[in-house]
Amino acid sequence: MLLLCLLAALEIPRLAVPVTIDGNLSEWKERAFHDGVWDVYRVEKSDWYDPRINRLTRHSVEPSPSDDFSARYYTAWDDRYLYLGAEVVDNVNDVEDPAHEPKRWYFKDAICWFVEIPRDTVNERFGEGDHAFCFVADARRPPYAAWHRSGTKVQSYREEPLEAAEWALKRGRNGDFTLEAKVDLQRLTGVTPRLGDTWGLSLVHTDPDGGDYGGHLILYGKGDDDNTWGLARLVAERAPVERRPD
Ligand SMILES: [Ca+2]
Ligand SMILES: [Ca+2]
Ligand SMILES: [Ca+2]
Ligand SMILES: [Ca+2]
Repeated sequence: MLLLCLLAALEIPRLAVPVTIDGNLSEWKERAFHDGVWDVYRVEKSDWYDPRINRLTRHSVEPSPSDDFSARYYTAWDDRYLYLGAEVVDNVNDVEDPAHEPKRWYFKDAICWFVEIPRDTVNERFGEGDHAFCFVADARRPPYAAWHRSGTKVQSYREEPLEAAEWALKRGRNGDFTLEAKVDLQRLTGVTPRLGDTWGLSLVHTDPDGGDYGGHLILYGKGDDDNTWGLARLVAERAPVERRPD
């Protein structure tokens, strides 16, 4: 199973088009890594599915699970930045946490990219090279709504606001939203992304909808252990998918 995961690298394209961070992904999303719509049914069929950590919560009368939650995620890079985007269908926007602390993005509607730079074979939980880039779906944009969890050789789970990022959130109907962000990797980590680099990648999307912690879907990984994260490879620019003429 591990071998299969390693062979099927997630190919993250380089971006060569100018990006404006305004909550509209149209200028770059067709050129980013993107693998379709994710919902609980699709995650249920994935290699990394675990019902204990991949679940949505039903609160009294609710629409179908696909209206409760579905999303597309976009990831790309250039020599300096990591570009992150999402288009989300969600029945309830929940960014209130009764026991709020700045680091508790996972008790709110949030999307978090877990990245290991570079990929290694050591089991680490936010140790050296591990980064979480997290964005809370809060249109008020409090300082904790962009969050960075990381580690060093001697310290894990360092928690701090993500200042080296520009991001925008556009709210839609109910809890729907579009997220667009770019993280200044060079400034934050000293790393200059290069063609062919291999990283670890997992995505965590939390959707408590008024409940306690627990409603979330995890893609390409099984939690904080970075050895469970998918293998990502930085590849060259990709052209948008062509539609055939009539
Ligand atoms: Ca844009
Ligand atoms: Ca929901
Ligand atoms: Ca590792
Ligand atoms: Ca929600």
